[in-house]
Amino acid sequence: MLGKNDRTGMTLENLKQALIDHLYYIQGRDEQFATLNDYYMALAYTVRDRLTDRRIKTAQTYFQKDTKVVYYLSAEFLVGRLSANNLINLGIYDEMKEATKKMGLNLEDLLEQEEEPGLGNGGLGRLAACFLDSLATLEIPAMGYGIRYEFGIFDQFIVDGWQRERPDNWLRYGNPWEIARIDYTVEIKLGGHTEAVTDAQGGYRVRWVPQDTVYGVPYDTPIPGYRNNTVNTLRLWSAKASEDFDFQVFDAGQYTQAVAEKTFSENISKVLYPNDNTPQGKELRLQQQYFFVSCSLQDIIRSYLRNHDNFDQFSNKVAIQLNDTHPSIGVAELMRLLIDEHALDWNRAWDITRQTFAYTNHTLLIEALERWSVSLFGRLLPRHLEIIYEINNRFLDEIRRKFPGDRDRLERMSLIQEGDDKHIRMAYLAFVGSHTTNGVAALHTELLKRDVMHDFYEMYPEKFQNKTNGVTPRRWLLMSNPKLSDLITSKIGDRWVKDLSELRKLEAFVDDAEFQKTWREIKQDNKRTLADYIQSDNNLEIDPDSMFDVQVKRIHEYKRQLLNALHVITLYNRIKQHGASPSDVPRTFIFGGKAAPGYFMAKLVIKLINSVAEVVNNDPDVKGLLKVVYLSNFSVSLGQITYPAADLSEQISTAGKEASGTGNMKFALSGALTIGTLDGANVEIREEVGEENFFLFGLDAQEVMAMKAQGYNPLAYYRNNAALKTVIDQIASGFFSPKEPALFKSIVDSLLYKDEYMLLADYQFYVDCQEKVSLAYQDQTQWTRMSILNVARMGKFSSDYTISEYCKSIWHVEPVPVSLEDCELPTP
Ligand code: T68
Repeated sequence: MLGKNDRTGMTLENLKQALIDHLYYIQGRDEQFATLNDYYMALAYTVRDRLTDRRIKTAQTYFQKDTKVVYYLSAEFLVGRLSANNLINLGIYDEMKEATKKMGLNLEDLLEQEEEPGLGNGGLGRLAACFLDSLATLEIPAMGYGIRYEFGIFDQFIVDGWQRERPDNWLRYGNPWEIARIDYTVEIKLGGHTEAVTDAQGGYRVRWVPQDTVYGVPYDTPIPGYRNNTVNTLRLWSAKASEDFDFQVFDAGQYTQAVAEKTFSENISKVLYPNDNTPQGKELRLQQQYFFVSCSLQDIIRSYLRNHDNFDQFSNKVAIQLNDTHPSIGVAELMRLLIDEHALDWNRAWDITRQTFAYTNHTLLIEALERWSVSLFGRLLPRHLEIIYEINNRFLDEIRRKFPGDRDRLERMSLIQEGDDKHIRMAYLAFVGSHTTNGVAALHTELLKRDVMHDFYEMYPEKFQNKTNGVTPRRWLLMSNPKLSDLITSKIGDRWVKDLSELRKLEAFVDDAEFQKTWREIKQDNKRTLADYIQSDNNLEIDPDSMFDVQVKRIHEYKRQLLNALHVITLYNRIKQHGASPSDVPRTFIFGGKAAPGYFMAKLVIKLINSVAEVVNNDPDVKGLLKVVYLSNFSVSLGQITYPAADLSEQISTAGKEASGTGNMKFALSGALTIGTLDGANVEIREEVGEENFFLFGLDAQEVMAMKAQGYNPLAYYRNNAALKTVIDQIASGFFSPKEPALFKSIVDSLLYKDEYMLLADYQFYVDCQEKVSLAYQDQTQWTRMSILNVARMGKFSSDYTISEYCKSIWHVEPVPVSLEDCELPTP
C-alpha cells in the first residue's frame, strides 16, 4: 500500500490539497471558520503523513536486516518545536511556504502556533535532542526513550524583578506529532516484597510480589534525518493506572477511592522535575526513573525477541546509552528481567548487561551526583536493592583481589555509601554496569579520571572515553539563522549542512570586504529581530547598534551570572564617576534563563539583575551607553532568535565546574565571539578558533583547586580592589533595592565569607578582559574577521561528528540507509 497514491505527494498541489483535507476531516473546520491553530494542526498532520511513510519503511528495514540498534535512554528530551525542523529535513519548507501563501496564510505565523515541548531543563535534555537529529541524519538505527511529561519545564515570568512559575500545560490543544501505541503498553511493578520460590527444575528463583502496578503507554514522535529516508522514533512513556480494572476495590464499595488511586499512579509522568545539576531525592522522581527505564527495557527485549529466540546475540544487536545516572537503575532492571523473567543465570546476565550499557557523565559537581537513600529505594524496588547488593558484593571482591588490605579504597568505591543513612551511589552503579563511561569534553573527562572517579580510573582505565558534545547544524544554523546560512551556501555550497567541517572554506573570504559587509548586515538584521522581540515582550527599546553581550543558560551559582552583574555595575560606576571614556562601547547586556523554583540564591540573582536593570535603564547619565535586559522564559525557540543576535557570548563558569556547555557552541556557530574561562568545551573551542579569536580570562581548573587547598580568602580581594569594594558595598547598602536595603545580604555574605565559585578571585581578570572586548569591538573590520573565523572553525562541534565517534568507539554501529525504491513514494 505504501505510497501507492499521491496522498503523501510533495508537490505544491499535493500539499495544498492535504492542508484542506486535514482542516476539514481532522479539525472539522471549513476555511471560513478555521482559526490559525486549526491551520497549524492541518499543517502538522500534513507533514506527519509524509513522515509516516518513511518511519514505517525505516522500522521495516531495521527489522528485516536485523540491525544493531542504539537506544538512547534519557529522562529529558528538549526537542524544541518540530514543524519547521521537519519541513526542512523533509526538504519541503519552500513548497509549504508557497502552499500556505496560496491559501492566504503566512507559514511563519502558523509555525508560531506550535507549543514548544519543554521536556528538559537545559543542556542535558537539549543534547539528547541534537543527538536524535544527528542519529537520523547519519542513518543510524536508533530510538530515543524517555518520559511523556504532561507538564514540562515551568513557564517563567518576572513580577517586580522576581521569577514566578506557572505550569506548562503543553498538551492542552493536543499534540499532532505523537501517535499513541496502545498495543505496546507494558506493565510496571512497584513496592511490595520478594520471596524465594523453586522453579519447575527445582532451582532457586526470586519472585517479586509488588504492592502496586501501573501501565506504561508509549507515544511515538517521528525523528527525520536531514534529506534522507530515515525517520527514527522518539518513544515517550505515559503512566496509566491499572485501577481501571481493579474489581476487588469496586466490590468493596470503594468506587471513589479506586478512582482517586488511579490519579495517584498517573502522577508518575505528570511533571518534569525542574532542577538542573542538583538531584531531587524524592520518591516520585525515583518512580519516574524506574518507570521509564523498565518500560523501555521491556520494549527493547520484546523487539529483540521478534528476531531471536535466546539472548546470545543481545549485546550484538542492542546498545543502550545512559544519559547521566537518571536511567542507571536500568543496570539492575536488565539483570532482573534476564534472571527473574527470562531464567538466565547471574554470570550470563551480568556479561550481557555490561556489554550492552554505556554511561555518559554530565557533571563534576559532587553535590549533583545522584544518590538514593537505601531505605527509600528498598521500599519502592525491593528486588533491585537485592540485585544491587549482589553486584556490590562481587565488585568489592574484585577490589579486594586487586588491592588486598586496602579498606579505605573499599569504602570509597562501594556502590553503597555506609553510615547511619545509607545511600546508593548511582554513578558508580552506572560505571560498574557499563562497558564504557564517557565525559562530555576533554577537560571534563580528564577531571573525571583525575578526581571524581579516580579510583575507578585506576582499576579500569580502558573503560573511560571522551566524547566532546556537539550541536546540530540543522537547528542551530540552517533553521535559526537562515540569512547567514544562505550567505554561507552562496560562497561554499550547501555540503556544510551535513558536514560542518566544510565551513573551513569560509576562511578564503575572511578578508573579502564585500563578504564582511554582508556578514555584518546579517548580524545587524538578527539583532533587530531580537530587539523587536524585546520591545514587544519587555516593553523596552534597545539599540541594535550597541554590542549585544549575552548570557543565556540556567541560573546557577557555578555559571556565575553574578560575576557578569558585577561587571555591569562596574561599568555603570565608571561612567557615573568619569563620564563616558573613548573605550566605552555602547553595550546591551542580555540575560536569560530559569532558576530551579527551590533554588533561593539563583532566584535572588535574577532579582538582583532586574534591580540593576531598573537603575541602569532609568539613569540618563548612562543613556545610550548601557542597557540591561532580562529575557523571561528562555526556551529553545527563544534561543533560536537569541544566539544569532549575539555579538559576545558569556561562558564564564568557574574553571572545572561546567562539564561542557553547548550554548557556547551555538553562539560561536552564529558568529558571536566568546569571553570565557578555561572550562568545559570552551577549552576546545578556543583551540579550534585560535587563541587570538577568543577572549580568555580567569583561573584555570588547577589554579582553582590549588587556591582552594591553600585556603581561599575572598575578603582579601574585596579589601584590595577599590572598584570591586564599591560594587559590593553598593549591593550591600541597598543602592539597588532602596525599599529593602538588606534584600541582597545573602549574596553579599556568600561572596565575602565563602565565595564557593571564586568570583572575587576572577573579578579583575574579567573586568580587564572585558576592556579588551570593548577595544576589539571598536574595530569592526577586525571583529568581523574574528567572527567569520569562529564560524569557519566550528566543524568539530557538530553533533554529527560527536555521534559518529559514539558509533565508532562505543556503540559499534554502522549506517543503514533506508530505500524507498520498492514503495514508489513521492519525493520532493
Ligand atoms: C549539563 N547538565 C551540563 N543537567 O551542565 C553541561 N541534571 O555542562 C553539559 O554541556 C550538558 O549537560 C550536556 O552534556 C545538565 O543539563 C541537567 O539538566 C540535569 C537535570 C536533572 C538532574 C541533573
